[in-house]
Amino acid sequence: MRKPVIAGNWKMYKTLTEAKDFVEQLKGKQVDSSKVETIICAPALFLEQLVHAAKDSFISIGAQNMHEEKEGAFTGEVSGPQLKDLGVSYVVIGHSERRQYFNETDDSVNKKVKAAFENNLTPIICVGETLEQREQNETETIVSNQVMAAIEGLTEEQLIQSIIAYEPIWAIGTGKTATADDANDVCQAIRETVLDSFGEEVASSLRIQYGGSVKPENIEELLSKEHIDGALVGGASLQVDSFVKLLEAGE
Ligand code: G2H
Repeated sequence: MRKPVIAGNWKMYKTLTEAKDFVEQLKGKQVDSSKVETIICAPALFLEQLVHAAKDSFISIGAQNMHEEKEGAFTGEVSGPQLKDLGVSYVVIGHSERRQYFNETDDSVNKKVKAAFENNLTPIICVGETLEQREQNETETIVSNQVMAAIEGLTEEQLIQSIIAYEPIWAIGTGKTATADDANDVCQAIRETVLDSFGEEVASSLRIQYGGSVKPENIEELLSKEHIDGALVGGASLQVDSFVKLLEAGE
């Protein structure tokens, strides 16, 4: 059985005061960590204080990006060793906003995924197709290729530990959600791609999230699907009440 994993991706929202307040409020909620895994991926500025605030709770803290090099002259970037040293556990890699606005490629995503593992960070690897690609029936090919490129060179153990987030680009922050069946079909295609290359044990252990306008109203149906093991959530992760509803759906 794969434990559902609900990750909030706060993007560039919240001040430090708001972020700490959110974690303090969330800590007071009853969430069964044996049934659902809770991650908050916050702006890099807040990570240290949120790791401290979330200590000994059901909440894990993740970053939203990292650089593939361990150090160097890369102004404004954050490295794996720096994240690890803060006590961060997860890192989102290759989110479509990073691919679109910051020129991330399948190759840089793969380098970052490897760098994450070198620093004991668990990657949440994002893949997804554009509306145009979907309309041309290229979704499964595009997404499978993105997955294979991202995980190239990983060991079976690393892959079992990884999380893949399928986020159709046209459904991100737009209010449009893929139907649960469509999302499940693509998550199944990802699992089959992994099955072909890595075998049954890895494919059946790998957790695959859906992301793109997930909210309390649609999470239950999404999570009821065989191949959807959680959600990567932007907008609906910003308020404690709606985030808790998502966690409850995972329990
Ligand atoms: C997709 C998602 C979080 P939202 O980017 O990764 O955002 O839930 O706002 O569509």
